[in-house]
Amino acid sequence: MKEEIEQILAEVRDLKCKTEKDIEDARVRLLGKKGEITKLFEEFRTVAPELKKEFGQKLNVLKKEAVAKIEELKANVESSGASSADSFDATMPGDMMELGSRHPVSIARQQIVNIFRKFGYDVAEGPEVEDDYHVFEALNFPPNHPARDMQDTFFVSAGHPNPLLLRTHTSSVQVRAMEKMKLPIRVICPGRVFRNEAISARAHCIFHQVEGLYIDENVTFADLKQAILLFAREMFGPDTQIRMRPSYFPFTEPSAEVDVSCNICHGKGCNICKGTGWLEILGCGMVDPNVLEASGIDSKKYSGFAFGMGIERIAMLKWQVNDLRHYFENDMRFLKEFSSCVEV
Ligand code: 2NL
Repeated sequence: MKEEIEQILAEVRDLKCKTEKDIEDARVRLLGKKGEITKLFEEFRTVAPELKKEFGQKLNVLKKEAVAKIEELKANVESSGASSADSFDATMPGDMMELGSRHPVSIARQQIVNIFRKFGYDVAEGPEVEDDYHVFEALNFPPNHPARDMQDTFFVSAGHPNPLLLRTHTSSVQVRAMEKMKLPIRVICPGRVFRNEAISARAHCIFHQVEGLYIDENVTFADLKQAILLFAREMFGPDTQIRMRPSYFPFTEPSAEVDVSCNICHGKGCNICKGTGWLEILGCGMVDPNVLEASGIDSKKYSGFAFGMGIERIAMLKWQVNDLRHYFENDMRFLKEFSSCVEV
């Protein structure tokens, strides 16, 4: 055993390695689980008691030197840059920095907001965590309306007499606008909304909305129709037609859903409009007098219209995106397709 220790010690002292791989091979050969030094430590257990002291000391010296040598070799390779020097080619072109671009939902939101700003609307934002009053009660939702249900709404503090919740629409921002703005009001409210829904190609639990509200004396359904028509033509092209279908929302009466003529097939029928020639873009209506009164507006003197649209949906129709989930995956190949859509 003595000779073996001395032989390995000599080998350690003479060890030369050029690359990190050589060093690692040497370390495994000497100090690895089945390494030469490790084996000697195992053999040491069977050494006669009177020799233990001498061999023990020699073994410890050997191990210490081996560990120190490996460290020294590693430090030398690192400082000389030998490991990378072999593979480094200074003439290779550098790595390109990937430049980000605007997200399509953000581009669509900006386009929608800009159109209404041109019409004279103010832009308002508000809290995403809201109370029941501003999301439901002030908007004429009956106490047992299904939209208040746990299935649709994320509650932050359920069971509380005035629970906090994540807003399910940005109408809450318009309620706050009605509370504090002077009449007449023309306001547009973009923002993130939350609904407790299973994620699919058509639905997501987080999405984006733009809602608009216009309140003044003598505002009529004809004003609503004209505002929506002008918006649709700015957004989808000057030849766009609209049609309105009767609908129901708790906060408007009468209410309507608006379709635009399909900008893919121009009414001929294709798979985007499912052969109908029309695409649904938003819901709207005349603000229910109860909603005006709840925010302290005299419904005998004032009337108004309101509308709401999903930004993801508008962006899907405008750019023919067939699956909502693309918007949340941040795949660079998808995002880059929109780099030329940004308006200055
Ligand atoms: C839709 C429909 C709509 C409104 C939103 C609104 C807000 C106030 C008063 C009255 Cl403060 N109405 N907002 C009105 C009609 C429809 O949204 O389908 N959104 C995605």
